[in-house]
Amino acid sequence: MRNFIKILKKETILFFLIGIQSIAQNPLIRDQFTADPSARVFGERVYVFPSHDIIATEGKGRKDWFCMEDYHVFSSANLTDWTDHGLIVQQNKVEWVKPDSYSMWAPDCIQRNGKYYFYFPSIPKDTITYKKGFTIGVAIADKPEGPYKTEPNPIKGVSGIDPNVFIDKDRQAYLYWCGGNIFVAKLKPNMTELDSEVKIIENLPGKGLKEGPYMFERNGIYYLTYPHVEKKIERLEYATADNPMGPFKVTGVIMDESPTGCWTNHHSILKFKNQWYLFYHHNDFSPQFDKARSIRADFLNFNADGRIQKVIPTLRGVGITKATDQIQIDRYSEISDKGVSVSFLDSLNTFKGWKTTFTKSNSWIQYYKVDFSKNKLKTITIKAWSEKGGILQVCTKGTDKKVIAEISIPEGGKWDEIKAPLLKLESGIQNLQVIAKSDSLMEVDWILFQ
Ligand code: FUB
Repeated sequence: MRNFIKILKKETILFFLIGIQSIAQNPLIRDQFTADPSARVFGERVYVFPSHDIIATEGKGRKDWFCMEDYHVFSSANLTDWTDHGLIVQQNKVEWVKPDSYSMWAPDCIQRNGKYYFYFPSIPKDTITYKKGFTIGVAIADKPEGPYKTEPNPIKGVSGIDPNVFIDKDRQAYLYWCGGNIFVAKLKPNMTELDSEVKIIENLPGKGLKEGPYMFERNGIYYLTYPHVEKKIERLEYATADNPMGPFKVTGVIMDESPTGCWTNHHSILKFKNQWYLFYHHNDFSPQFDKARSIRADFLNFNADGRIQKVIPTLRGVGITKATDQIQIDRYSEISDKGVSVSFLDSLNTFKGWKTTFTKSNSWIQYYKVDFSKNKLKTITIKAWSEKGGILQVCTKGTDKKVIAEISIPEGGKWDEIKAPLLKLESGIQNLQVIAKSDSLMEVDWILFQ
């Protein structure tokens, strides 16, 4: 018993030291809802500070509305393996926040002089000073993953949501936020007080909600990016200027409206190891309720003139998947027109993820960027089932296609992990294609290589 407690203690300590690991395509975090991702590069890692959607229940938040009581922070060195560092700020532990507001909306975090400043909106206890509802507070830490110490009062002179902080090349910091309009003000070097008048950013679209400002600079162009309701739901747009306070000129669309109708989108943009990325959200795990969202990332590119190329949302997302990890082919890069589809493994517990269903011979699904280096791989394992049995072929696909395995899915009514030898395999990063070689229904959860 004593030994058991010792082991348990050791594991608990390890858990708190390392955090919870997950491997992800889109969505990035697969065990909880996450929204409004503010992604930042700190050192060699990308840290994401999202909102944490939960479902409102009796006495806990407003039914059928956004419901958030705390924040977690996540980080990754490769944009594939994500660590959940756990809770950093909770509504009932912030002096100024109404403890049952469930309104810990979109945050941001920035580094200055070795300290990390976490900005978050919420509803204050003091509804006399802050008549309009939301205001914005700050929590400060020595490390991006915390522990964070919250300032006792919100930032004076600010009412609204969706804080975003930008530090220019001359070290001047700016706070952007919204509430009808998008606002900007300079911040003092202490990062917790305004240092200028609050300015409304002009020349942005007049009609339709604008929120979630995110500012960045590239080659002397200041990009003010924001979700905007041009038609019925939000799309991501941007305006440009030659300084952080404008005047701005509306320049283009970064991402169109969600094709499945998720009303909000909220994003951040960063450069990591010479590639730009867009972080945004979608209601992947909650298709019937779009206020339970999940964060995603996709590549973002610029034209030579500095215009942002439109980002088409993908399931595959970014990052390279190790061949020895469970490869979720349902997060595909390409899919054939007919005979293959993707659905939840369990619609009552969507966090279990998705499966791929093949129903026609020669239907296929492709999954890009699997890393086959450093391993002497001999076998493939596939988690699958088929009532009548069938054959799946697995190929690597570059300029030419090579069959690397043929797997016979036995007949029978239950999920199984089926092993088969690898026929041949080249080392390096390869695209995978899985092809049905029979007309019977076959379902696949994941594949991996050993
Ligand atoms: O997450 C709550 C709100 O929804 C955010 O503050 C907005 O930007 C929108 O994403």
